[in-house]
Amino acid sequence: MTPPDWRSWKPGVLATLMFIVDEEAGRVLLIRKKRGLGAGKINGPGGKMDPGETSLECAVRETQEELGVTALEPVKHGELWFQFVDGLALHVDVFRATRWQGEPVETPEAIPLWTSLAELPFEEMWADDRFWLAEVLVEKKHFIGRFLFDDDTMLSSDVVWL
Ligand code: 8OG
Repeated sequence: MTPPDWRSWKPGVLATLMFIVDEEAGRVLLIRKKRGLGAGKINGPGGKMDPGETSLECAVRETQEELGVTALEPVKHGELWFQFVDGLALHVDVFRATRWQGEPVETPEAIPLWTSLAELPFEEMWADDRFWLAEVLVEKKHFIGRFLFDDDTMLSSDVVWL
């Protein structure tokens, strides 16, 4: 299957991701996701937006719900546009924060994993993350990534650095 015409692409579902980076220790707060889309994988906390909330509010809320941590002064670093072959069209705003309140705890949704920035576990993450995650976390770059997926299999990728 060929990628969609991204110029006329419209998302059906809006979601967010939050990456809390401990710059002093050179580590990032990831999760082992226990349920939802991508269960079993390692990812940042995040999830679908509720009606009436902004993506920033969603990213902060999801991080609180999944880990009991409040991200402070998050900065948006990018957008992920996912077209799935089954029809799902998912738009994800990606945030990065370097300050937070609280100690991460395991919840019904996630197990917290402080992870070295030098050893991101790409083999246990979504396939597209290799294309943008280290650049966002370490180099603080901004981007738009557009990806076509068939379930877990990435069929095409296109990343633009801003
Ligand atoms: O509400 P739920 O947790 O099911 O929302 C899905 C979460 O998974 C949301 O935070 C966005 C995130 N996610 C995808 N696809 C990908 C992907 O390819 N890479 C990363 N890093 N996160 C993804 O849905």
